[in-house]
Amino acid sequence: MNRRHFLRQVVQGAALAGLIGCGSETSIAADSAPESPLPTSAGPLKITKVKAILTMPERIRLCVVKVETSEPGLYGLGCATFTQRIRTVVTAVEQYLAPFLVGQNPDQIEDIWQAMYQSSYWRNGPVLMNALSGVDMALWDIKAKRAGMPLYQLLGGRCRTGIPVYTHIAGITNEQVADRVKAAIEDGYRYVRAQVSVPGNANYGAGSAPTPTTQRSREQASAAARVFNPAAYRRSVPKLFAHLRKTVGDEVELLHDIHERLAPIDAIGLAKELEQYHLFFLEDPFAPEDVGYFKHLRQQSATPIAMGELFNNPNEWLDLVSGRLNDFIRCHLSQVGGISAARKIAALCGFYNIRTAWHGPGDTSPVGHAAHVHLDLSTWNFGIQEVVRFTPATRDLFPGTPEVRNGMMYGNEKPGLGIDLNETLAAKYPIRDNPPFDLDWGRLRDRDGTIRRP
Ligand code: GCO
Ligand code: MG
Repeated sequence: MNRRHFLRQVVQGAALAGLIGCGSETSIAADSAPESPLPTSAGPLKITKVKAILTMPERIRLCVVKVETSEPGLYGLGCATFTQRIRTVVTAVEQYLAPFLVGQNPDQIEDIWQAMYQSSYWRNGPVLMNALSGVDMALWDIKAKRAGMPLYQLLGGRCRTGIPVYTHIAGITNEQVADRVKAAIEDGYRYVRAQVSVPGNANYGAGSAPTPTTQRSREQASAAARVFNPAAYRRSVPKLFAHLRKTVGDEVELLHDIHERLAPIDAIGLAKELEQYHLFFLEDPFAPEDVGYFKHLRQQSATPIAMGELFNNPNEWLDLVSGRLNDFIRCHLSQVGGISAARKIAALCGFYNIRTAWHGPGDTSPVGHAAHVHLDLSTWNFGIQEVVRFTPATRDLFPGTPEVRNGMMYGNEKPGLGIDLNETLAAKYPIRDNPPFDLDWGRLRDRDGTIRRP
Protein backbone atom coordinates (compact mmCIF):
# COMPACT_ATOMS: atom_id res chain seq x y z
CA MET A 1 0.00 0.00 0.00
CA ASN A 2 1.60 3.34 -0.92
CA ARG A 3 1.44 6.46 1.25
CA ARG A 4 -1.32 8.11 -0.96
CA HIS A 5 -3.55 5.02 -0.53
CA PHE A 6 -2.79 4.98 3.25
CA LEU A 7 -3.74 8.66 3.63
CA ARG A 8 -6.99 8.16 1.62
CA GLN A 9 -7.83 5.25 3.92
CA VAL A 10 -7.24 7.36 7.06
CA VAL A 11 -9.45 10.17 5.67
CA GLN A 12 -12.21 7.72 4.74
CA GLY A 13 -11.90 5.99 8.15
CA ALA A 14 -12.22 9.31 9.96
CA ALA A 15 -15.14 10.44 7.75
CA LEU A 16 -16.92 7.16 8.40
CA ALA A 17 -16.30 7.38 12.16
CA GLY A 18 -17.90 10.82 12.04
CA LEU A 19 -20.92 9.41 10.18
CA ILE A 20 -21.48 6.51 12.57
CA GLY A 21 -20.37 8.24 15.81
CA CYS A 22 -23.43 10.21 16.70
CA GLY A 23 -25.62 8.40 19.24
CA SER A 24 -24.43 4.81 18.56
CA GLU A 25 -22.65 2.75 21.25
CA THR A 26 -20.49 0.90 18.69
CA SER A 27 -16.70 0.89 19.16
CA ILE A 28 -14.90 3.14 16.71
CA ALA A 29 -12.34 0.44 15.92
CA ALA A 30 -14.74 -2.37 14.98
CA ASP A 31 -17.63 -0.61 13.22
CA SER A 32 -16.01 2.36 11.55
CA ALA A 33 -14.31 0.08 9.06
CA PRO A 34 -16.81 -2.31 7.45
CA GLU A 35 -19.68 -0.26 6.07
CA SER A 36 -17.56 2.19 4.03
CA PRO A 37 -19.92 4.16 1.77
CA LEU A 38 -16.88 5.03 -0.36
CA PRO A 39 -15.88 1.75 -1.98
CA THR A 40 -12.09 1.27 -1.96
CA SER A 41 -10.05 -1.36 -3.75
CA ALA A 42 -8.77 -3.10 -0.61
CA GLY A 43 -11.50 -1.94 1.82
CA PRO A 44 -10.61 -0.91 5.34
CA LEU A 45 -7.65 -2.70 6.84
CA LYS A 46 -8.48 -5.38 9.38
CA ILE A 47 -6.56 -7.33 11.99
CA THR A 48 -6.68 -10.97 10.93
CA LYS A 49 -4.51 -12.73 13.51
CA VAL A 50 -2.81 -12.02 16.85
CA LYS A 51 -0.32 -14.43 18.38
CA ALA A 52 2.40 -14.54 21.03
CA ILE A 53 5.72 -16.02 19.95
CA LEU A 54 8.03 -17.43 22.63
CA THR A 55 11.74 -17.90 22.05
CA MET A 56 14.94 -18.11 24.05
CA PRO A 57 18.05 -17.43 21.95
CA GLU A 58 20.06 -16.79 25.10
CA ARG A 59 19.24 -17.89 28.63
CA ILE A 60 16.25 -15.52 28.93
CA ARG A 61 12.66 -16.31 27.88
CA LEU A 62 11.29 -13.71 25.44
CA CYS A 63 7.73 -13.07 24.24
CA VAL A 64 6.90 -11.18 21.04
CA VAL A 65 3.36 -10.38 19.91
CA LYS A 66 2.68 -10.50 16.17
CA VAL A 67 -0.41 -8.74 14.76
CA GLU A 68 -1.27 -9.74 11.18
CA THR A 69 -3.58 -7.77 8.89
CA SER A 70 -5.79 -8.22 5.87
CA GLU A 71 -3.08 -6.62 3.75
CA PRO A 72 -0.75 -9.39 2.60
CA GLY A 73 2.67 -9.06 4.24
CA LEU A 74 1.65 -6.20 6.51
CA TYR A 75 2.08 -7.14 10.16
CA GLY A 76 3.43 -5.59 13.34
CA LEU A 77 5.62 -6.81 16.21
CA GLY A 78 5.57 -5.86 19.87
CA CYS A 79 7.51 -6.93 22.98
CA ALA A 80 5.46 -8.59 25.75
CA THR A 81 8.34 -10.05 27.72
CA PHE A 82 7.45 -10.78 31.34
CA THR A 83 10.07 -13.48 31.61
CA GLN A 84 9.14 -14.56 35.17
CA ARG A 85 5.57 -15.56 34.19
CA ILE A 86 5.82 -15.73 30.43
CA ARG A 87 3.13 -18.32 29.69
CA THR A 88 0.51 -16.27 31.50
CA VAL A 89 1.10 -13.49 28.96
CA VAL A 90 0.54 -15.93 26.08
CA THR A 91 -2.81 -16.87 27.60
CA ALA A 92 -3.80 -13.23 28.02
CA VAL A 93 -2.85 -12.44 24.40
CA GLU A 94 -4.26 -15.51 22.67
CA GLN A 95 -7.25 -16.39 24.85
CA TYR A 96 -8.49 -12.88 25.63
CA LEU A 97 -7.10 -10.15 23.39
CA ALA A 98 -6.90 -12.01 20.04
CA PRO A 99 -10.67 -12.85 19.81
CA PHE A 100 -11.42 -9.19 20.57
CA LEU A 101 -8.88 -7.78 18.12
CA VAL A 102 -9.53 -9.88 15.00
CA GLY A 103 -11.68 -7.83 12.61
CA GLN A 104 -10.69 -4.54 14.17
CA ASN A 105 -9.09 -1.68 12.22
CA PRO A 106 -5.45 -1.51 13.45
CA ASP A 107 -5.43 2.21 12.81
CA GLN A 108 -7.43 2.94 15.93
CA ILE A 109 -4.54 2.42 18.36
CA GLU A 110 -5.79 4.57 21.25
CA ASP A 111 -9.33 3.20 21.05
CA ILE A 112 -8.04 -0.37 20.98
CA TRP A 113 -5.64 0.41 23.86
CA GLN A 114 -8.45 1.72 26.04
CA ALA A 115 -10.74 -1.18 25.12
CA MET A 116 -8.05 -3.76 26.00
CA TYR A 117 -7.25 -1.91 29.24
CA GLN A 118 -10.86 -1.49 30.40
CA SER A 119 -12.04 -4.91 29.23
CA SER A 120 -10.64 -6.83 32.19
CA TYR A 121 -12.44 -4.55 34.69
CA TRP A 122 -9.52 -5.14 37.04
CA ARG A 123 -6.65 -3.31 35.38
CA ASN A 124 -2.84 -2.85 35.43
CA GLY A 125 -0.48 -5.47 36.76
CA PRO A 126 2.35 -7.33 34.98
CA VAL A 127 0.42 -9.97 32.99
CA LEU A 128 -2.37 -7.89 31.44
CA MET A 129 -0.09 -4.91 30.82
CA ASN A 130 2.50 -7.05 29.02
CA ALA A 131 -0.19 -8.55 26.79
CA LEU A 132 -1.70 -5.14 26.00
CA SER A 133 1.73 -3.55 25.51
CA GLY A 134 2.81 -6.17 22.99
CA VAL A 135 -0.30 -5.49 20.89
CA ASP A 136 0.17 -1.72 21.24
CA MET A 137 3.76 -1.75 19.97
CA ALA A 138 2.69 -3.97 17.04
CA LEU A 139 -0.08 -1.53 16.07
CA TRP A 140 2.43 1.36 16.03
CA ASP A 141 4.73 -0.79 13.91
CA ILE A 142 1.87 -1.34 11.42
CA LYS A 143 0.87 2.33 11.35
CA ALA A 144 4.41 3.53 10.62
CA LYS A 145 4.88 0.82 7.98
CA ARG A 146 1.68 2.01 6.29
CA ALA A 147 2.91 5.57 6.49
CA GLY A 148 6.13 4.40 4.86
CA MET A 149 8.32 5.95 7.57
CA PRO A 150 10.36 4.91 10.63
CA LEU A 151 8.18 5.27 13.73
CA TYR A 152 10.26 8.07 15.27
CA GLN A 153 9.20 10.25 12.31
CA LEU A 154 5.54 9.62 13.17
CA LEU A 155 6.34 10.45 16.82
CA GLY A 156 7.63 13.87 15.87
CA GLY A 157 11.01 13.24 14.28
CA ARG A 158 14.58 13.28 15.56
CA CYS A 159 15.77 15.24 18.59
CA ARG A 160 19.26 13.72 18.32
CA THR A 161 21.54 11.88 15.91
CA GLY A 162 22.10 8.81 18.09
CA ILE A 163 21.17 7.47 21.51
CA PRO A 164 23.71 7.50 24.35
CA VAL A 165 23.57 4.19 26.22
CA TYR A 166 24.99 2.74 29.39
CA THR A 167 26.56 -0.66 29.71
CA HIS A 168 26.66 -3.06 32.66
CA ILE A 169 30.01 -3.62 34.33
CA ALA A 170 30.42 -5.99 37.25
CA GLY A 171 33.25 -7.76 39.07
CA ILE A 172 34.21 -9.60 42.22
CA THR A 173 36.73 -6.95 43.33
CA ASN A 174 36.89 -3.17 43.01
CA GLU A 175 40.10 -3.57 41.00
CA GLN A 176 38.38 -5.94 38.57
CA VAL A 177 35.44 -3.54 38.17
CA ALA A 178 37.87 -0.64 37.55
CA ASP A 179 39.71 -2.60 34.85
CA ARG A 180 36.44 -3.47 33.16
CA VAL A 181 35.21 0.14 33.35
CA LYS A 182 38.43 1.24 31.63
CA ALA A 183 37.85 -1.37 28.91
CA ALA A 184 34.28 -0.10 28.42
CA ILE A 185 35.59 3.44 28.04
CA GLU A 186 38.01 2.09 25.43
CA ASP A 187 34.96 0.70 23.61
CA GLY A 188 33.51 4.21 23.54
CA TYR A 189 31.08 4.01 26.46
CA ARG A 190 30.72 7.26 28.45
CA TYR A 191 28.06 5.85 30.81
CA VAL A 192 28.77 2.72 32.88
CA ARG A 193 26.69 0.96 35.53
CA ALA A 194 29.08 -0.48 38.14
CA GLN A 195 28.20 -3.34 40.51
CA VAL A 196 30.65 -5.28 42.70
CA SER A 197 30.05 -8.55 44.46
CA VAL A 198 30.47 -9.14 48.18
CA PRO A 199 32.07 -12.55 48.84
CA GLY A 200 29.57 -15.13 50.11
CA ASN A 201 26.68 -12.79 49.43
CA ALA A 202 23.89 -12.95 46.84
CA ASN A 203 24.78 -9.92 44.77
CA TYR A 204 22.58 -8.16 42.25
CA GLY A 205 24.19 -7.57 38.89
CA ALA A 206 27.59 -8.83 40.00
CA GLY A 207 28.69 -12.39 39.85
CA SER A 208 29.78 -13.97 43.13
CA ALA A 209 33.14 -15.48 44.04
CA PRO A 210 35.16 -17.76 41.65
CA THR A 211 33.28 -20.89 40.47
CA PRO A 212 33.57 -23.65 43.08
CA THR A 213 35.25 -26.87 41.91
CA THR A 214 34.03 -29.62 44.30
CA GLN A 215 30.40 -30.80 44.69
CA ARG A 216 30.52 -29.74 48.37
CA SER A 217 31.78 -26.25 47.57
CA ARG A 218 29.20 -26.01 44.73
CA GLU A 219 26.38 -26.75 47.22
CA GLN A 220 27.86 -24.25 49.69
CA ALA A 221 28.16 -21.63 46.94
CA SER A 222 24.59 -22.04 45.67
CA ALA A 223 23.25 -21.89 49.23
CA ALA A 224 25.41 -18.81 49.92
CA ALA A 225 24.22 -17.34 46.63
CA ARG A 226 20.76 -17.05 48.12
CA VAL A 227 21.73 -15.25 51.30
CA PHE A 228 21.89 -11.47 51.19
CA ASN A 229 23.72 -9.47 53.84
CA PRO A 230 22.46 -5.89 53.38
CA ALA A 231 25.00 -4.35 55.78
CA ALA A 232 27.96 -5.90 53.90
CA TYR A 233 26.51 -4.69 50.60
CA ARG A 234 25.82 -1.21 52.02
CA ARG A 235 29.48 -0.90 53.15
CA SER A 236 30.84 -2.19 49.81
CA VAL A 237 29.28 0.44 47.52
CA PRO A 238 31.00 3.65 48.71
CA LYS A 239 34.34 1.78 48.66
CA LEU A 240 33.67 0.77 45.05
CA PHE A 241 32.95 4.33 43.89
CA ALA A 242 35.85 5.78 45.88
CA HIS A 243 38.12 3.33 44.08
CA LEU A 244 36.57 4.05 40.67
CA ARG A 245 36.88 7.83 40.95
CA LYS A 246 40.52 7.42 42.13
CA THR A 247 41.49 4.96 39.35
CA VAL A 248 39.21 5.84 36.43
CA GLY A 249 38.70 9.56 37.07
CA ASP A 250 35.77 11.94 36.84
CA GLU A 251 35.06 11.89 33.10
CA VAL A 252 33.09 8.65 33.02
CA GLU A 253 29.42 8.84 34.09
CA LEU A 254 28.83 6.18 36.74
CA LEU A 255 25.52 4.51 37.61
CA HIS A 256 24.55 1.99 40.30
CA ASP A 257 21.45 -0.15 40.96
CA ILE A 258 20.49 -0.76 44.60
CA HIS A 259 17.73 -2.97 43.21
CA GLU A 260 15.48 -2.23 46.20
CA ARG A 261 17.76 -4.38 48.40
CA LEU A 262 18.29 -2.03 51.35
CA ALA A 263 16.01 -0.88 54.13
CA PRO A 264 14.75 2.57 53.09
CA ILE A 265 16.74 4.46 55.72
CA ASP A 266 19.95 2.65 54.66
CA ALA A 267 19.26 3.55 51.03
CA ILE A 268 18.92 7.19 52.10
CA GLY A 269 22.22 6.93 53.98
CA LEU A 270 23.91 5.37 50.97
CA ALA A 271 22.58 8.06 48.59
CA LYS A 272 24.02 10.73 50.91
CA GLU A 273 27.40 8.98 51.18
CA LEU A 274 27.62 8.59 47.38
CA GLU A 275 27.02 12.29 46.69
CA GLN A 276 30.78 12.94 46.70
CA TYR A 277 31.24 10.52 43.78
CA HIS A 278 28.80 12.38 41.49
CA LEU A 279 26.84 9.43 40.16
CA PHE A 280 24.85 9.96 36.96
CA PHE A 281 22.07 8.14 38.78
CA LEU A 282 21.39 5.76 41.65
CA GLU A 283 18.61 3.33 40.78
CA ASP A 284 15.76 1.74 42.74
CA PRO A 285 16.73 2.97 46.22
CA PHE A 286 13.31 1.80 47.33
CA ALA A 287 10.76 -0.80 46.32
CA PRO A 288 7.55 0.45 44.65
CA GLU A 289 5.82 -0.37 47.96
CA ASP A 290 8.06 2.21 49.69
CA VAL A 291 7.73 5.22 47.35
CA GLY A 292 6.56 7.16 50.42
CA TYR A 293 10.24 7.45 51.45
CA PHE A 294 11.21 9.53 48.39
CA LYS A 295 10.32 12.82 50.06
CA HIS A 296 12.72 11.96 52.90
CA LEU A 297 15.48 11.02 50.44
CA ARG A 298 14.96 14.25 48.50
CA GLN A 299 15.38 16.31 51.63
CA GLN A 300 18.70 14.67 52.47
CA SER A 301 20.58 13.90 49.25
CA ALA A 302 21.34 15.44 45.86
CA THR A 303 22.33 12.13 44.28
CA PRO A 304 20.25 11.82 41.07
CA ILE A 305 17.62 9.09 41.41
CA ALA A 306 16.21 6.69 38.82
CA MET A 307 13.07 4.67 39.48
CA GLY A 308 10.38 2.79 37.64
CA GLU A 309 11.29 -0.59 36.15
CA LEU A 310 8.86 -2.32 38.53
CA PHE A 311 5.97 0.07 37.90
CA ASN A 312 2.83 -1.20 36.17
CA ASN A 313 0.20 1.13 37.58
CA PRO A 314 0.04 4.90 36.93
CA ASN A 315 -0.44 5.53 40.64
CA GLU A 316 3.14 4.36 41.12
CA TRP A 317 4.70 7.19 39.10
CA LEU A 318 2.19 10.10 39.17
CA ASP A 319 3.07 11.44 42.65
CA LEU A 320 6.75 10.72 42.15
CA VAL A 321 6.87 12.73 38.92
CA SER A 322 4.52 15.54 39.97
CA GLY A 323 6.43 15.77 43.27
CA ARG A 324 9.74 16.03 41.39
CA LEU A 325 10.98 13.18 43.62
CA ASN A 326 12.98 11.32 40.96
CA ASP A 327 15.24 12.48 38.15
CA PHE A 328 14.94 9.60 35.69
CA ILE A 329 11.85 7.52 34.87
CA ARG A 330 12.87 3.90 34.30
CA CYS A 331 9.65 2.22 33.21
CA HIS A 332 9.71 -1.13 31.38
CA LEU A 333 7.72 -0.46 28.20
CA SER A 334 5.80 -3.73 28.24
CA GLN A 335 4.86 -3.30 31.89
CA VAL A 336 3.23 0.12 31.46
CA GLY A 337 1.30 -0.14 28.19
CA GLY A 338 3.78 -0.01 25.34
CA ILE A 339 4.55 2.97 23.10
CA SER A 340 1.17 4.67 23.65
CA ALA A 341 1.76 4.81 27.41
CA ALA A 342 5.49 5.56 27.24
CA ARG A 343 4.83 8.60 25.04
CA LYS A 344 2.42 9.93 27.65
CA ILE A 345 4.81 9.19 30.54
CA ALA A 346 7.67 10.91 28.68
CA ALA A 347 5.46 13.92 27.93
CA LEU A 348 4.33 14.17 31.55
CA CYS A 349 7.94 13.91 32.77
CA GLY A 350 8.96 16.61 30.29
CA PHE A 351 6.89 19.17 32.17
CA TYR A 352 8.82 18.30 35.36
CA ASN A 353 12.17 18.12 33.58
CA ILE A 354 12.48 14.45 34.50
CA ARG A 355 14.39 12.48 31.90
CA THR A 356 13.65 9.08 30.42
CA ALA A 357 15.88 6.03 31.00
CA TRP A 358 13.66 3.17 29.82
CA HIS A 359 14.39 -0.22 31.37
CA GLY A 360 16.44 -2.15 28.78
CA PRO A 361 17.84 -5.37 30.27
CA GLY A 362 18.23 -8.82 28.75
CA ASP A 363 14.61 -9.61 29.54
CA THR A 364 13.43 -7.04 27.03
CA SER A 365 13.32 -8.53 23.53
CA PRO A 366 15.13 -6.77 20.65
CA VAL A 367 11.65 -5.61 19.53
CA GLY A 368 11.37 -3.74 22.83
CA HIS A 369 14.86 -2.31 22.35
CA ALA A 370 13.83 -1.18 18.86
CA ALA A 371 10.81 0.58 20.37
CA HIS A 372 13.23 2.35 22.74
CA VAL A 373 15.13 3.69 19.71
CA HIS A 374 12.05 5.46 18.30
CA LEU A 375 11.01 6.89 21.65
CA ASP A 376 14.56 7.96 22.55
CA LEU A 377 15.11 9.69 19.18
CA SER A 378 11.84 11.63 19.37
CA THR A 379 11.72 12.56 23.09
CA TRP A 380 13.30 15.90 24.05
CA ASN A 381 13.64 15.00 27.77
CA PHE A 382 15.61 11.83 26.98
CA GLY A 383 18.22 11.00 29.63
CA ILE A 384 20.02 7.73 28.90
CA GLN A 385 19.17 4.28 27.52
CA GLU A 386 20.03 0.94 29.11
CA VAL A 387 21.00 -1.67 26.55
CA VAL A 388 22.54 -5.12 26.50
CA ARG A 389 25.06 -6.63 24.08
CA PHE A 390 23.14 -8.55 21.38
CA THR A 391 24.75 -11.80 20.27
CA PRO A 392 24.97 -12.89 16.59
CA ALA A 393 22.30 -15.54 17.31
CA THR A 394 19.93 -12.86 18.57
CA ARG A 395 20.69 -10.64 15.58
CA ASP A 396 19.96 -13.49 13.18
CA LEU A 397 16.70 -14.19 14.96
CA PHE A 398 15.71 -10.48 15.05
CA PRO A 399 16.90 -8.81 11.81
CA GLY A 400 17.04 -5.03 12.39
CA THR A 401 18.13 -5.33 16.05
CA PRO A 402 19.51 -1.90 17.03
CA GLU A 403 23.23 -1.30 16.56
CA VAL A 404 25.47 -0.11 19.38
CA ARG A 405 28.67 1.64 18.30
CA ASN A 406 30.99 3.75 20.39
CA GLY A 407 28.57 4.01 23.30
CA MET A 408 25.68 5.09 21.06
CA MET A 409 22.64 3.11 19.88
CA TYR A 410 21.28 3.46 16.36
CA GLY A 411 18.16 2.17 14.64
CA ASN A 412 17.54 2.10 10.88
CA GLU A 413 15.38 4.04 8.45
CA LYS A 414 13.09 1.16 7.59
CA PRO A 415 9.33 1.85 7.92
CA GLY A 416 7.83 0.90 11.26
CA LEU A 417 9.96 -0.25 14.20
CA GLY A 418 12.56 -1.43 11.67
CA ILE A 419 12.86 -4.91 13.21
CA ASP A 420 11.62 -8.36 12.26
CA LEU A 421 11.46 -11.83 13.80
CA ASN A 422 12.43 -15.04 11.97
CA GLU A 423 9.73 -17.39 13.24
CA THR A 424 11.40 -20.51 11.87
CA LEU A 425 14.57 -19.67 13.78
CA ALA A 426 12.54 -18.72 16.86
CA ALA A 427 11.14 -22.23 16.98
CA LYS A 428 14.72 -23.52 17.19
CA TYR A 429 15.07 -21.82 20.59
CA PRO A 430 12.13 -23.17 22.57
CA ILE A 431 11.80 -21.69 26.03
CA ARG A 432 12.74 -23.70 29.11
CA ASP A 433 10.02 -23.92 31.76
CA ASN A 434 12.25 -25.19 34.54
CA PRO A 435 13.29 -23.78 36.88
CA PRO A 436 10.00 -21.92 37.06
CA PHE A 437 11.50 -19.07 39.10
CA ASP A 438 14.22 -17.03 37.39
CA LEU A 439 17.53 -16.26 39.06
CA ASP A 440 16.84 -16.03 42.78
CA TRP A 441 13.65 -14.06 42.71
CA GLY A 442 11.52 -15.51 45.50
CA ARG A 443 14.45 -17.47 46.98
CA LEU A 444 16.63 -14.67 48.28
CA ARG A 445 16.86 -14.76 52.09
CA ASP A 446 18.34 -12.89 55.00
CA ARG A 447 20.91 -14.71 57.14
CA ASP A 448 18.05 -15.54 59.52
CA GLY A 449 16.13 -17.14 56.65
CA THR A 450 13.65 -14.31 56.01
CA ILE A 451 12.61 -13.95 52.38
CA ARG A 452 13.91 -10.70 50.87
CA ARG A 453 12.88 -8.48 47.98
CA PRO A 454 14.68 -9.56 44.76
C1 GCO B 1 18.02 -3.48 35.45
C2 GCO B 1 17.15 -4.41 36.20
C3 GCO B 1 17.16 -5.82 35.73
C4 GCO B 1 16.10 -6.63 36.45
C5 GCO B 1 15.55 -7.71 35.55
C6 GCO B 1 14.40 -8.47 36.21
O1 GCO B 1 18.27 -2.39 35.97
O2 GCO B 1 18.37 -3.79 34.34
O3 GCO B 1 17.27 -4.20 37.55
O4 GCO B 1 18.37 -6.41 35.86
O5 GCO B 1 16.59 -7.20 37.62
O6 GCO B 1 15.09 -7.12 34.39
O7 GCO B 1 13.99 -9.51 35.43
MG1 MG C 1 17.32 -2.06 37.78
